[in-house]
Amino acid sequence: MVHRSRITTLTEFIIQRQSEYPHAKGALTRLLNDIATAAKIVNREINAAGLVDILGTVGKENVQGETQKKLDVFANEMFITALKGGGECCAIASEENEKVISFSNEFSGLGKYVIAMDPLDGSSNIESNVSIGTIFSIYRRVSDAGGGTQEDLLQPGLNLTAAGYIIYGSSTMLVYTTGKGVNGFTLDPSVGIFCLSHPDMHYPEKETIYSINEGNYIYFPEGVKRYIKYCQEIDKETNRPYTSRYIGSLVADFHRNLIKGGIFMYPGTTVQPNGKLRLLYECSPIAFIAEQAGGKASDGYRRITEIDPETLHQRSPFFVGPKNMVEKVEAFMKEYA
Ligand code: AHM
Ligand code: MG
Repeated sequence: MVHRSRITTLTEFIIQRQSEYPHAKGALTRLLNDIATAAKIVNREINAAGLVDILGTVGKENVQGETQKKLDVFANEMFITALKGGGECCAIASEENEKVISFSNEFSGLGKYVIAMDPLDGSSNIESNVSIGTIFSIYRRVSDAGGGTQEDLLQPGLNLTAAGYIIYGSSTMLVYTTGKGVNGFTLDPSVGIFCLSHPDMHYPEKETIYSINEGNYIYFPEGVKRYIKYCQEIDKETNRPYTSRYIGSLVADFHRNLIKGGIFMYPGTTVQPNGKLRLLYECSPIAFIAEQAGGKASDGYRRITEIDPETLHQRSPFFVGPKNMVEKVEAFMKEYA
């Protein structure tokens, strides 16, 4: 419950941070606010979706007889609408769209930023009421004015201006970084405001968790198989055996591991050599956040944020978590390459 005298709202926080940049004109502030607004609408819809499913009588149509859109399509439309209307973003790459969505109207065409996003990550979990998320990356455009281009979006994570995620969980949180630490805000649903609840987030000292879809074990590289066994061995000094936790929803798995101290892994396999997760709007932004929280992210050999994307939807093996844990799995990958 919000008690006005004791809280910092997301908007207040962003404005305070903006004042640290004397030349800033507020564009990033407005962009983050647009994202927060869309997130609140998506959050409302996600909460209602469960209800509709449970009642089960409306089927694919809502009570007004309109066709009910799948939530990931709905989320995509919400974020695109908010960002287009906001005027600060000149192009979007989304998991839901094959090509770049370029805005060249009189407002957005002048926007300095482009956004890569996964509007509803882990959406296959909705029907079982498991946490899902939105992931976003904000880059400064490299093209001149006019509609943003694919070139604006194909930038390595190191060029990120900001990145963040929204987790629709037991509470809804927005976590973001502009490259100066990671801060988390919890939505107070009674007033619809994100409030600073997790300032300056860092991985804890103690390592406790490994997260991986072990059902794919047979297809994993030898280095990953060995690392999993390492996680399961007894060693007091390194707090092993670790606990195994896997939701199957990247944002939720990453968020829990950030708070509790754990590594998330989605390696390449013999059937999917580049793994499943997408570099531009899943791996890069999460990697940027992890590094800001004192952690590390790798494809097993290379730092994720240094990889130059070649295509919008390219996949990458992904290992993210506390530095020591990621370095350990990298060592196993190298040894058993
Ligand atoms: P999606 O973008 O189609 O939702 O897929 C991404 C999700 C991630 O949230 C999660 O980490 C991963 O897929 C889980 O995959 P798997 O079911 O193969 O373990
Ligand atoms: Mg996804």
